[in-house]
Formats: sequence, C-alpha cells, structure tokens
Amino acid sequence: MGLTLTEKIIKEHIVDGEMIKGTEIGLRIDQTLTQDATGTMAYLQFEAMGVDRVKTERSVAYIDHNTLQSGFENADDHRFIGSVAKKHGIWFSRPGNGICHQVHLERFGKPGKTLIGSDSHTPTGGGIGMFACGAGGLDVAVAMGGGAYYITMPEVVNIKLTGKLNDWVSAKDVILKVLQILSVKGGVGKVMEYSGDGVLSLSVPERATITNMGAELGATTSIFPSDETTRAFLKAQGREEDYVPLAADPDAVYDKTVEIDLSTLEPLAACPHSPDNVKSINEIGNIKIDQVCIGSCTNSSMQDLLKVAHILKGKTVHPDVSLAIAPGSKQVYNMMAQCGALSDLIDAGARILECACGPCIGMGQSPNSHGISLRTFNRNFEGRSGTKDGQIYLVSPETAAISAITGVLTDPRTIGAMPPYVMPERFIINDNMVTPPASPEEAPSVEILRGPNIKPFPINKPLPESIEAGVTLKVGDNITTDHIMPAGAKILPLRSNIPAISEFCFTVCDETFPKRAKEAGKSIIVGGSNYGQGSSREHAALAPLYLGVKAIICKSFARIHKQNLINNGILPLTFVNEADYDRIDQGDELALPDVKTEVENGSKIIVKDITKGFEFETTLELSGRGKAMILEGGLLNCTKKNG
Ligand code: MIC
Ligand code: SF4
Repeated sequence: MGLTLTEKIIKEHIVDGEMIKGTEIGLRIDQTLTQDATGTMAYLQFEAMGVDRVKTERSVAYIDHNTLQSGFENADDHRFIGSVAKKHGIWFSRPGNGICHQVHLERFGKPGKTLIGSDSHTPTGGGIGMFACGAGGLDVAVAMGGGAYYITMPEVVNIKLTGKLNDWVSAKDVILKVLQILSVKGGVGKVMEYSGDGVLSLSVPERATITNMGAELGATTSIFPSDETTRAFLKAQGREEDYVPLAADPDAVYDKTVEIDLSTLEPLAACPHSPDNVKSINEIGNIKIDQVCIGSCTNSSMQDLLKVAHILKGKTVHPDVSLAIAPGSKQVYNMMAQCGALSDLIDAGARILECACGPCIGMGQSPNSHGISLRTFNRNFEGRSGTKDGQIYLVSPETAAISAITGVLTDPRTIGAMPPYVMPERFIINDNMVTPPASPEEAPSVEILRGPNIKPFPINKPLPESIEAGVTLKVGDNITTDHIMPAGAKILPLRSNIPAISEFCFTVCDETFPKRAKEAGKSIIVGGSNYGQGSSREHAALAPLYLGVKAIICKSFARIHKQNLINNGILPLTFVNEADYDRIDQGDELALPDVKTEVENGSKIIVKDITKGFEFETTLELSGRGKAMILEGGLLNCTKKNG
C-alpha cells in the first residue's frame, strides 16, 4: 500500500511511537522558528532547560509581532531575544526583515524537512513541502534542545484540486472554500494534503496562502507536494540545491477526500467573526466599507502585492476608505521598490506600513467604531482588530484592492479584465538583516540582555489528591485564544510579564474575570466545543495558571491549546455527556475528590457539582507523557525530575 506525503515525511522523522492513527508519536525536528510575542517565554524556558547550543539544523528567531515600541518593553524584548539567539546558536531575523512565515518560506524552508514554530501559522511552510506545525513555546524550546515533538498520528485528508482558477479568483478563495466546507474544527487531528492537477497551476506563495490558513481549520498542518514549481521558486531564491521532489505514492490511501474544481470557484469572504463564516462576495452584496488592510503572513508575497499594485496603478483610494499595506518581508518591499510597483501603491494613496504583522494582531490600524474592514489576513475574531465592534471580512488581495478604490465590497470580476503582471525570475537576495549566531568558542562570552519587563514565568505544582474550586467563568463554543489572552497594542508589550498580562485574561468575555479569579484563589473554567482555537500563544495557559485555574471542562479542545494546558499542568477535561454543560452554572462549586488516583489509573474523572448536588463524568485523554506532565505539574517539572 502506498504512502501519503504526510506519512512519508513522518516515517523519515519518527523517533518514538508507531505510525498508528490516533496514537502519540514523537518526531525529530529539523528546523524551528519563534517570533517575539511568544519568543521571550520560549527562550526563558530554553534557558531553564540548561542546553548550551540548539541541536537543530536551523533555528531562527524572528522579530515581527511587537514592533510598535510605544514603550521600552518591545525593544527590551528584541534585545533579549537577539542576545539569547547569538549565545545559543540561533539565527536572528531583525525587526524590519519581515513576518516570520514569509521570510522563512523565502530563505530557509526546505521540502521534506520538519519545522515547528511558536506560532500557529507555521504550516505556511507546507507550501514548500515541509511538515510544519505550530506549537507552544515550551515544545519549541524542547525541540531546540534536541527533544522530539509529540503529536497524535494524524488522519490525512486529501484535498484534490482539479482545473484552474479563473481570473480574479485566487488562492485565498481556495482556502476560504475549504473552510466553508470543513469549518474551524474540521481539521482537528488531521493533516490536509493537497494533490491533483490543480496544484500545478499554483505558485509556491499561493500554496503557502492555503497551508497558512489551514491553521483556521484546526488542522495539525497542511502540505503541498514539492514539484517543478517548487524548484523554480527555490531557484529564484538562489537555493535550488534545497529542492527535492516529493509527492504521495499514486496508490496512497487517504482517510477522506475533498474534491475542489478550481474553475468553479468565485471570490469569497469570511464574514464577522469567524474564518469559516464564508459567503460569496455576490451574496454579501456591495456593502460600504471603511478600511482595507493588505498584508499578513497569509497574503503579503511579491505576487500578491504586484497584483495589488497593478490594480491600484493610476487610481485613487476611495475618499471614505483608509488603505494600509504591509509587505511581508524586506525582500518583497525592496523588489516592489526596485520594479516601481511600490510607487503605484504610494501614488494611489496607500498607507505603507513596515514589514511586520501590524494590524493583523491589532498593532495599530484599528478600524473606526462599527467600522467595516476588509483584510487579506487569516483571522477575524471579535475584538482582534483592536476595535471591539469592528466588522472584519477576510478577502483576497484582488477583492481588497478593488474594493479600496470603489469604496464598497466589490466582486473583482465585475471590473473588467485582470491587469497582467509578470513575476521576476530572480528575487533580490540579501540576508543582511539575519544575524548569524556566535561561534561555539565565542558564545560563552555573549551577555544576555534582560529588560525589567521580563519576569519569571509561573511554574505549576504537582497535582494534589483532590481539587475543590468554583466555576469562575462559563463560556460558549469556539472560544479563541484571542478571548482567553487578548493581544493588541496595549496588551502585547506585556507578553514577557505574566503577572501583568494576566490582568487582561478573558476580559473580552468578562472584564471582572481576573479580579474574581484572583480572589477565588482556585478556579475551574467551563467551556463549549473547540475551546482554545487560534493562536499557539502559551500565555493562554500561563495567565490562567497564574490566576489559579486548575482545570478547564469543555466539550472539545483545539490541538495546540490543549497541549499548552498539559505542558503547564492544567487539567483539560471533556464532558462524557455534553448535556452536563447545560446543568452547570457560573458560580457553582465543583469538586474532583479523587483526581490524582483517577489520573494515575485511567482517563475517567468524576466531578461533583456541590452547589447543585449532582455528579458527572469527564474524560482526560492523555498519552503516557501527558499523564506524567499532569501529575508533575507540567513539562518543565517532568524534565527536571527525570534529569
Ligand atoms: C496570531 O496570529 O494570533 C499570532 C499572534 O501570530 C499567534 C501567536 C501569538 O499569540 O503570539 C499565533 O498565531 O500563534
Ligand atoms: Fe503575524 Fe498575523 Fe501571521 Fe499571526 S497571523 S503571524 S499576527 S501576520
């Protein structure tokens, strides 16, 4: 029986467990990446592990999220990360060099390699045939130290693409279609593997747009084959030697197949407030818009921006619209400047932002009250833009650019023929903003630069025999990490300071939560399905830990967040009978009288609702390693105990 591409790469990298679906496997990790908003924690954890030099083939630390520097905090964190990188064998991509995923694709990604990154959009690397997963900072720290990365052996879904995209329809519309079909939880426990002759017509950056936003399906990762298009991209990047051809065997067996005929797709948009709330532009109609933002790790490649420039050339941004554009990398920015396309953007009235995440994570450019903003980004969760009642629609660069001119949401197909654009054969290659690490000889003398905002991270205690705590918060389905630990310009600078950032935990849902949780001392949170979808931010576990949260009881969890909870010794419990969710109210006192023994013996945990006088069952699905982490109070405690 033939193998899928996913299975082939896993087979090459498996160091623990067996390739049996649903069981835990450990993978050798070739490359890691971090960004600055999760990086400080990851490197503090790496330091706590006491490893001198990373053991990976390539580890890169990027600065791209916290670049506003409205106080000393961001700049201090940049210096800290730069110094840790230098000392421990990590390449340092300086602020200004671009968004981690875009730069990694351009300069470092290699087909067939494994990559984990402390950012949920690390699967962007799947566009170049990497097995690339988003992970918690602690998992990345372990991988840098040479440890395996553990995942559940995934099911593999074949997304079979046939036909060719019509003019004005692009890669963003493909992934929005997949989201419409499968939903934000449709990918949990699965890898999305793309195949079919439709793949041939997609460039590497287009494939990367699709794998990037596979994160919104909750998928473990997404991957494209590596073919002549991949070779051409690597050649244009001056690194053809990194090319290897990769594809699934012709007789590979998939768990499920979804067929999409590219020629039938039309321009789509994800409506507020979820990436799977997808409708066609036609269905939504010509709504008046206030803002357009183009960029982010989903749509900021040279190809995307060239298209935008050709659309904007000689036009003016509509008087009622603000258009902001952030190129994905210095390479893109510079090439746009060199070929004159940047001038077309500027001339049309675009507000050019630095190459960074920017508005995607609420770092500036928040829309006006009730403002309607079209964005080429990947997430439109409530409040993420920095404006609580902002209405964010996720669209392709084509739809965004044309609507910026017309002032209303516009189906680009109604505007006439698509202006032609020609991609350069060679990209400008200048890695001068990537600082190499110090040599092993020089490394001991490199001083680590720690700013006053960098506070030690909380470490849990071993699991007690029993837990008694109140339900300090009850939330519904699809709670995102942006609900649990919001980002944005005010809060992101506190990423290195858990006591301070905890003051904002869950404030999107309930402003009183941090205060109440602290007063209660110990608490339990009750949630619906797909709890913790979205970001890989470990802060969504560390802040609740700091506030005394002992357990989350919900209908189901998103993958990375569940692992972050386990890594920090917080119990992720699921209802056996989902109807019990409705019987519990915020304020109820709960007890887990035999929790320790139950964890030791199996997966069933009995919970008593003392207030209401009933008892219900929950499950704790853990591997052997996960069990040890829960019993010891987290991964670091386990590592220390086992030497
Ligand atoms: C995001 O898109 O939500 C982020 C900000 O990139 C996060 C990482 C973070 O919270 O720092 C992610 O996707 O993992
Ligand atoms: Fe940055 Fe946005 Fe991409 Fe997250 S999704 S890495 S915030 S650009």
